[in-house]
Amino acid sequence: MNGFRIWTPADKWLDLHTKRHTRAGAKSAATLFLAVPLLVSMSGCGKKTPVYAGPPDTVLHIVMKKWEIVPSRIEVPQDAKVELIVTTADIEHGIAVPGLGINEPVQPGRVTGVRFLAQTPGVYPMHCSILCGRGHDKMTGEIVIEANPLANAPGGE
Ligand SMILES: [Cu+2]
Repeated sequence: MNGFRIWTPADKWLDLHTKRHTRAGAKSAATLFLAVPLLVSMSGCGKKTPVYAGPPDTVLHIVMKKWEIVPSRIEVPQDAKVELIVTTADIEHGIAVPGLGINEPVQPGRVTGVRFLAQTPGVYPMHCSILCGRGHDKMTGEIVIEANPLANAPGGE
């Protein structure tokens, strides 16, 4: 490939080639080792979850089960301090709302609390983030943050 073969005895070339190859492989494996956790930690966290201080003023319950998220549509007013109380009715699932930077496992027998400030109006798709079986892809829904007409009015809050 690099001309080694023509000028060097075959066994010598093989030897060199193997060493080169091994070193390159080790290097790319190391790169992968570093890159994968970085990508994993970034996925779903492209956005930061908008947070708030103090107790929530809007508490909503979500049940994840084969193969749906109930309710599949959640509406909250802009500026609401939301807490989602998420449980699973069967096996482990995960609640992910990429647009809000949310991605948490939901384990049987446990309650997963997810807090966010409903900051920016819009429709935020949600889905199951843990591969849970053949109907996994059907586990979708959306969180809708309804615009508050007073929010952007002069002097309004
Ligand atoms: Cu799933």
